Amino acid sequence: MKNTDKRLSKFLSYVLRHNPGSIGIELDANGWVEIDTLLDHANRHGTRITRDDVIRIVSESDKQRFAVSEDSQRLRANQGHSVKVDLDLNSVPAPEMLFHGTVERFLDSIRVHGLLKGQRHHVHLSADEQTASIVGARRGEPVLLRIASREMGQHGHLFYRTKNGVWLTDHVPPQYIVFPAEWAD
Ligand code: HQG
Repeated sequence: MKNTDKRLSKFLSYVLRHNPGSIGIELDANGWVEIDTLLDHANRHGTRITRDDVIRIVSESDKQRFAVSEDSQRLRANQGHSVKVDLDLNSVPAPEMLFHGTVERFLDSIRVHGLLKGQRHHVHLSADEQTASIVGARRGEPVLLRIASREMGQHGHLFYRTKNGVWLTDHVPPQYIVFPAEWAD
């Protein structure tokens, strides 16, 4: 992806996940905004962006960060919101094991509190170790945690899966987390 597209992708993430008000737009209850409205407001607030840019960024996003509605009129972010939106997710049965990539400096707190969603709507988990490593590596040397997700499900925790394959849940209490030193190979 070109650098200008990366910059626009970050701009769209910021507006659609965190701060639609920064360009004077509102998202509907499910996180959608009319593309025409978005373009109009973005350009008026100093970000030059066209419909072609939006379509290209949506299709080239490595992680399918955005979705265009079936009628091609609206855009939303697929995940990662800090503003309140209902992504119409249906809970699904969790696999035996999921993974979470983090870094050493968070481990003491995670041992006490489990995985917390922080600014996000959910805790994000990965289906495979490689993806979790990439997520953890955003912050330093990645540390992989195994999550006993099936057991969590059996105990009433709900899991969701986004269109781009990210697993979401509300909170992972510490007793379901297997820390690296405890991994039995
Ligand atoms: C850590 C990116 C201390 C957690 C990625 C993580 C992913 C705790 C950080 C997606 C904690 C939160 C999500 C606790 C959790 N004490 N630290 N009790 N519980 N943490 O970015 O999972 O670019 O909110 O380990 O690729 O890193 O947004 O979550 O290190 O898919 O599309 O607190 O974000 O995708 O960080 O990443 P984040 P995450 P996008």
